[in-house]
Amino acid sequence: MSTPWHVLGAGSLGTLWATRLARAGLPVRLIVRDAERLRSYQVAGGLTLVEHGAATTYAVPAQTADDPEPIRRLLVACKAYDAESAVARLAPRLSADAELILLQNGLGSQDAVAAQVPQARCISASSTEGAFRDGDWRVVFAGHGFTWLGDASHPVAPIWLDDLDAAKIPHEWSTDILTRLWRKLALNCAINPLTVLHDCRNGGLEQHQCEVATLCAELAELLERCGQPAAAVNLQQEVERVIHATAANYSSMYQDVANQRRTEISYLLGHACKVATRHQLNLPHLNQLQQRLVGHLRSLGLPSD
Ligand code: NAD
Ligand code: KPL
Repeated sequence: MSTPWHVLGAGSLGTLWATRLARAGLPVRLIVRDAERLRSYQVAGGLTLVEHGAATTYAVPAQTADDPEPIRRLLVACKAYDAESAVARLAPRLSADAELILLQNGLGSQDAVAAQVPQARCISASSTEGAFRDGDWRVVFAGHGFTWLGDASHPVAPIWLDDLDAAKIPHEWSTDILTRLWRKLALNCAINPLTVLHDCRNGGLEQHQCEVATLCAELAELLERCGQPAAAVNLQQEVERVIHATAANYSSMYQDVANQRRTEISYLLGHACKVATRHQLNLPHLNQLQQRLVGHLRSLGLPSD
């Protein structure tokens, strides 16, 4: 019997991974928040994936953090701000050779998780796949994409990448995952906050080219200072390309704010500003953007961290 995949978080990405792994006949266990959520899940009878308009339900077995089953392979699929505490609760269940796959966007949460479980191997992921929930325990596969996985402290690929092949999860092992995470963070910092503050789709930023260019210059400075020069190469051109290619879309931060959900600001713009301060780098426009965004979130009654 192959090693079970424990999936922490039955949200968009967690469901997208759990259902595809289950569809390939691989053993999957879903970890839900508490006994009440477990009851609700049992009534629903499984996780539903909606793909190309067709819905299929997979009866993935579920459990809470209190279940006694040992965990060898844990897919952490909650938001960045929940990851550290969620993993800390599961730490006593991790086997000596446990591996964690961290799907969180941005930076900061990966180190916080690794500090909770020093014995485990932590693998970071950067994904361009897109999914959203259209009901409890139901997820729509909205954007086919790609996932890069890597371990900054150990370049050898894990054996379970075969499971991802079997599950048809497009992926690649990356020996420069930190550079990928920083590049994505920079893109998100240049685009997402401005879409919230200007109340527009990504394409609306074509009207704010100067502001975008100024932010890109500061972000490139930061990337170079913190040892990620490859992530800074042609950043502005890449940001402009993404704005154009995703012109009709609302950014993930815009959607969070529009749905009155907490954003991942601390792991995106907040992380960039914190690292700049640590390097004694003065980035006035990035700092001002953060202040404007924090003020805006507060004015809406949303958490600003
Ligand atoms: P989500 O909010 O849809 O799902 C997170 C789930 O985790 C929720 O169901 C929540 O209840 C659950 N959770 C939180 N704490 C828990 C705990 N202690 N125990 C059990 N469950 C817990 O989030 P998402 O959209 O799937 O995003 C997850 C991460 O992936 C984020 O960092 C996001 O930025 C990143 N990401 C998402 C997408 C996407 O298309 N949704 C794409 C790329 C990256
Ligand atoms: O990843 C994104 C997001 O919305 O979070 C893009 C489309 C790149 C915009 O930053």
